[in-house]
Amino acid sequence: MRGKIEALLGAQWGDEGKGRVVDAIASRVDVVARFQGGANAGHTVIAEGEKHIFHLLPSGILFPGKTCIIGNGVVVDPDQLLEELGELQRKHKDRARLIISGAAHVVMPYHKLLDGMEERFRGVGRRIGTTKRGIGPCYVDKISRCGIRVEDLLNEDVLREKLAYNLELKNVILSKVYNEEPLSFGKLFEQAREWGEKLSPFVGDCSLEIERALQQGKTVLLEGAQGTLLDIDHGTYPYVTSSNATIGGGLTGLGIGPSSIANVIGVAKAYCTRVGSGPFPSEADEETANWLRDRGGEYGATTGRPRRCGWLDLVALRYAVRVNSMTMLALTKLDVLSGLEKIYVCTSYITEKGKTENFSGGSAFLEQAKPVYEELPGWQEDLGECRTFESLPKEARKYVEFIEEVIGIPITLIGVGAEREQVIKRG
Ligand code: 2SA
Ligand code: GDP
Ligand code: MG
Repeated sequence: MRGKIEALLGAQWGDEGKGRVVDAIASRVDVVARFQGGANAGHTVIAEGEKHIFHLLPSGILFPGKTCIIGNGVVVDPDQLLEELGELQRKHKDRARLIISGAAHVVMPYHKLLDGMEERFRGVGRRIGTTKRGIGPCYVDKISRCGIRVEDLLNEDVLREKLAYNLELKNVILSKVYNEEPLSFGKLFEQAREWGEKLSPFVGDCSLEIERALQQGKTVLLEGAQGTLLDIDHGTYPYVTSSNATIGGGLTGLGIGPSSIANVIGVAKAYCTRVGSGPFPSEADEETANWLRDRGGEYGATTGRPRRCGWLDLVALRYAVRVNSMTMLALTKLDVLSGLEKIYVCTSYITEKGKTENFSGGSAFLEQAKPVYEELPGWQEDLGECRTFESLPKEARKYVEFIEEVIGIPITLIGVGAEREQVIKRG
């Protein structure tokens, strides 16, 4: 029988705990594939007491015998990727087989430079708050058709030609717009050639690899990075990342069709966070936000930036369910809410045009949306040892059931701590 594809996607503004949920279900899948984003992502897995933060490696990498894929839709920072592979080797970790698409674009040093300079140029009030990992400028080159792909690193002649053209362009921008020193070809060419040598054993045809796995009855898990509300089309534009973090990105970012998709698993936190600028209707007051940040350890897994914190936004979550056709939800960090008298949940917005339960992407809509909250009773008990739904305090069960009712899909996994075994699996 033909195998199936499951997709796992962020349902909020990223950092929902996708890495840990992939880790929790990776043992029952055969292939884990990243399809968009790059080293801006920080996916945390805590396994056997050890913390791993993956930026480019799929979070299934800790499972020997599985295959991990970095698809064509990802933008690859070779230094970062080699560093992550080296780190696993240093820790003597057995790992999954890794395949990187030759069609994935390479984040070059000038992309990172430009990312920082563009942010400075935007100025106060316009800054996106990027991770400065060169993501936006790299996708710009991909779309404008001058980008350098992983396969180009393996062909000296092509690399020479493409790099020379890119440097010609970039050096004009660097010197004329930003008043910076031009970059020299020689050093960059050598560096890129070396990346090619090191990455060449991993380069393969990811689309074909997935098709073969499906033909053999295997299960393929797509691992989204960032989240629905950071999607370039469906997120809070322009305060978004430069890729499609929603379901469509999973198809174009790997070269697969939709017919084998059996499940779309959304991942949401029991509250909300956002890192970087942009509207956030349910953002909490400073005192509550600080409390959530401290309890939840809400600091960027890539940059260490403090994350903005707020209450769960069910208007936004229902939107994420809709635009991705999510079939089930993993709810993480329920344990973080222990100790609150009352928990607030945003169920609608008051806008200039009246009350609405419908989210619409652009930031202009959200900036004038005022949240309407439902107040639910909190609980005091620590949830870290709970392993069944029944063992949760009744207020926590009610909280989960309330969310399910509003979003219309079941919550099949609940996170009650960051460790691998601190999950409740349902259904
Ligand atoms: P970019 O760098 O161009 O993708 O930034 C554009 C916006 O996307 C946001 N973004 C993220 N939001 C949450 N988590 C991300 N990964 C890291 C993490 C973030 C970190 O796991 O914590 O360490 O700061 C991520 N990556 C991109 C970004 O904040 C901008 O709002
Ligand atoms: P990702 O980008 O979606 O993979 O999420 P991050 O790794 O950036 O951020 C999630 C953070 O929450 C990490 O520090 C995880 O270790 C932690 N985490 C994930 N699930 C849970 C949970 O259920 N409870 C607690 N307390 N922490 C969790
Ligand atoms: Mg993250």
